[in-house]
Amino acid sequence: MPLSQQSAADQERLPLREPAAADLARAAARAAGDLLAPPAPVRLGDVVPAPEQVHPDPAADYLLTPDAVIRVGTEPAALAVAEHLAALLRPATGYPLPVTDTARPEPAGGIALVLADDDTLGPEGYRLDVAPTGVRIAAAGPAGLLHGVQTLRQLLPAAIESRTPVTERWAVPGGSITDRPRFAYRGAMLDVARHFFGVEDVLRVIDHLSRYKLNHLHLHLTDDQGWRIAVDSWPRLATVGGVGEVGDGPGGHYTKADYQRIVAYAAERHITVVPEIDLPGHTNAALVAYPELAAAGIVPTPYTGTEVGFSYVDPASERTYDFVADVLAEVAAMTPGPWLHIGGDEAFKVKGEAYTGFVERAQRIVAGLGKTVVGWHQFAPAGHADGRVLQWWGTDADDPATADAVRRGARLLLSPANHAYLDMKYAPDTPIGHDWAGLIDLRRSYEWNPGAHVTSVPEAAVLGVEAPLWTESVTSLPEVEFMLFPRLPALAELAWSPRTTHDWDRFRDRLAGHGPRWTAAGITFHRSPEVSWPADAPVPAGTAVPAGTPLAIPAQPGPDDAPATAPSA
Ligand code: TNX
Repeated sequence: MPLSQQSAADQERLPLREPAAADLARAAARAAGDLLAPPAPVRLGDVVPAPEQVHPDPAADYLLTPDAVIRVGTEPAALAVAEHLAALLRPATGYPLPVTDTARPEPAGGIALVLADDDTLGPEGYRLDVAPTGVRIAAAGPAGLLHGVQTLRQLLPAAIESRTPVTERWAVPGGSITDRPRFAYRGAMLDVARHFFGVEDVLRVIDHLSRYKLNHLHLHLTDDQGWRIAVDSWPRLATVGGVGEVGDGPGGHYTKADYQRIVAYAAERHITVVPEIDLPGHTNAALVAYPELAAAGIVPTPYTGTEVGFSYVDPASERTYDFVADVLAEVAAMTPGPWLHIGGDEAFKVKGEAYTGFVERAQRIVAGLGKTVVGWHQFAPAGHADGRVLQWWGTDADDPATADAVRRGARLLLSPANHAYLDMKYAPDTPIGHDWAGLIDLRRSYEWNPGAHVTSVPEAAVLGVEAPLWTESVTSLPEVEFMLFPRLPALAELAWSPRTTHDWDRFRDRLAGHGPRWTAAGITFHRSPEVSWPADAPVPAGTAVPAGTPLAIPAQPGPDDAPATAPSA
């Protein structure tokens, strides 16, 4: 039973100290085993994103055993990380891994999560120490503990990703890691407007982000093909505007409860949701729901194609600003994070001062709601607003308007389409995706420097990196995963790891071991030919898997590399 559910009396009954004889027996068994024991299969440095500092100690491997416990203090957010770790490790190990109190005398072995007063680690950094006697993860806050947990997960054998028990030697390589992120904002975007993705799919994407220490999920909630979020003051946005998507699918929308579930699930993983209401263009679905928002003479009709730039809300009508204010207020009210993304891209029909005037009014509305505005970099010419963030998606990094906005105080979020757009094809024969920004193989997603990418923009003005997935051609969760993996980990590494660790050959070598993990976790991925993926062997030979609980490994892309069918679990 988790500590959080134990009564004080139950806790009192916990033995204060394991019997000394058991400690001795365990030590003797370990000493005998060590003489024969193979080293941990994963090397300490084989982590993605690459940690800041790694000090291996091959003589200090730790073996996770059935009697291991997870120890943590009473701080609720730290306790939640401990429960999360237990939930990650229990299915494959089959071990109970109870979560217990650090304040008690330490039983031998186990994993300790410690909130430490260490300002060198920052809010997201952590220190991981692996010794034969146990694993210790220390951090200044729960986000750092969680990142340490994700590192520990990667240090265990790949079979740890199995959702059913497997017999394995759960060895963790000895030594220590000290780690913290290069950029504060590390994210991915999912376009739920061109194709709608249900809550469960989004939660799974959040898990993928968490694995690679990303801390922001940007949801592109509205576009020409669909409006995906319920707004009480303008109900037809969702009920009418949410119907349909690219092609002939039904579309859909999130209720407020759905959205809040996504936000809460993300928050448990220290991931901030960034909602985008794309304005003033990309608004056909809103216009279908409320034709009064369209400029005179335009009669909107539902759109299921993939062109951009034709629609806009009328910037000359006061009704438009009622709409913007109402929608942003409702979205802000259910979004705990600091950001509101107002789009601003490809509004080809709203030009010059009509465009900047609209953006400046929208920025004032966002500020009035206590949020910080984010927009695609086309909104650069508008006046500065406090904290304003431009999301750079250009392919020509020499962009005077963006550099000028940065000089006026804006910060930059880097999503260069020719490196970071996850909807670009990997190769000419990739069955889904675009190629307007070029083909993006794994190396292209990895080989650029976010701190020095845009001309005249210093690293200090770079808030971070985001990998957007537009979904005109992406219709299902396996297709989402196929476009994310393996490029998302590459972009996560650019966002997290110090530049000094940047090394293509070492990166692809480290990443190779993740293939079997993804297979064991049922994640569809592109077998980039740039990586020597090991044969998938998540379950060691001779392993006993309980009857009736077959490993749920989905079909993987075959030789023709087509995205696989849906994972069965
Ligand atoms: C451009 S980049 C768009 C999206 C498309 C995407 C397809 C940007 C801000 N807008 O509307 O979905 O290209 O790659």
